[in-house]
Amino acid sequence: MIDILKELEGCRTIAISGHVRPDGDAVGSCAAMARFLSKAVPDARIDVFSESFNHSLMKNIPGAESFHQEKDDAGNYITPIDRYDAFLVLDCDSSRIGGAAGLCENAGRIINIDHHASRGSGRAHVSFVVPHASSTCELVYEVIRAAEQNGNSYLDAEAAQALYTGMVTDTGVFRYSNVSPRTMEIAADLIRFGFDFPTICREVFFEKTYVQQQIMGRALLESIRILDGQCIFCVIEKKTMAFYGATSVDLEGIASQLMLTEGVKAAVFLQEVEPLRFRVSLRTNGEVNAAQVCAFYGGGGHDRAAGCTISSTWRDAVNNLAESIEMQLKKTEAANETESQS
Ligand SMILES: [Mn+2]
Repeated sequence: MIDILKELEGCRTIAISGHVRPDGDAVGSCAAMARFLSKAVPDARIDVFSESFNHSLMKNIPGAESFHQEKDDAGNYITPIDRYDAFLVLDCDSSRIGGAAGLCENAGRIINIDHHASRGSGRAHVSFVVPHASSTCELVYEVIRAAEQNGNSYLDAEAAQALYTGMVTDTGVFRYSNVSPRTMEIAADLIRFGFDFPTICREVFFEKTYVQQQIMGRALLESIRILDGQCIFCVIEKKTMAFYGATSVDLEGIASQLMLTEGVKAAVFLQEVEPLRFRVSLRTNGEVNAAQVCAFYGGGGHDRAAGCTISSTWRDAVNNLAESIEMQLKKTEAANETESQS
């Protein structure tokens, strides 16, 4: 735990930034931190720098509308002052803050709060990094509550809503294995502030555009099971994208939805990006190492979610991927048998 107010003692200018391509946790933690500091350090100037993010986050995270988003031609944020006494890096390390990197490097001190296990080469004078925490918002909550030990109350409905939105994002609405009893205790404390949490869950996590729904339906309708139903795949061609007016962003979530098919251990989603070139999303149940399968094609990712790009016909791509998947399934099966024999 860090004593944030002690770390910021004497600081009159404070900058805050999350990672590039910001998600709900990055935006929520920055907004809540800015709101808290504006109460706890009322004399200080506080600026948040962020890349643009989607409309549902802007709508549901109070304070997000006042983030500085404008950049100069060199890709650096246009900033009201050149040098900050302190720079807070949230939900990543300082190597992933894009156009705020220069400002951060220039700052009097760098404070880092994050929950990522794999981190880059970022720099910080003070760090509060807890890899098993569900979200950075969970950690910002702890920091704020710890700062209230001086008898003041800083957390309010706006900050609570921002933190809740970030937690919803990173836990898949409290479904993922990163949820701990503490996560639920914090969520319980936050909803006491009385914001409209069902709407947040709906708009931030579940809601899709009509185009997204249509292309999802099309993908599910045309999906095919192979390897005795252990693997499912689906291809969306460019002409289909054009028919629905869909872009790559609209395909998010299709691979995960395919993976929810009963009996399926690996789901392969292929998007045609140009003729004879496919972007592959692979989801698995852990029996197949997704990152390993994709690494062969120059891609990568996590154990259960990875991606790569393959240049061939989609039939060849599926055949080759299915072969690697089948090999891994057999290996896992053999390992399980040895284990049950011993
Ligand atoms: Mn996060």
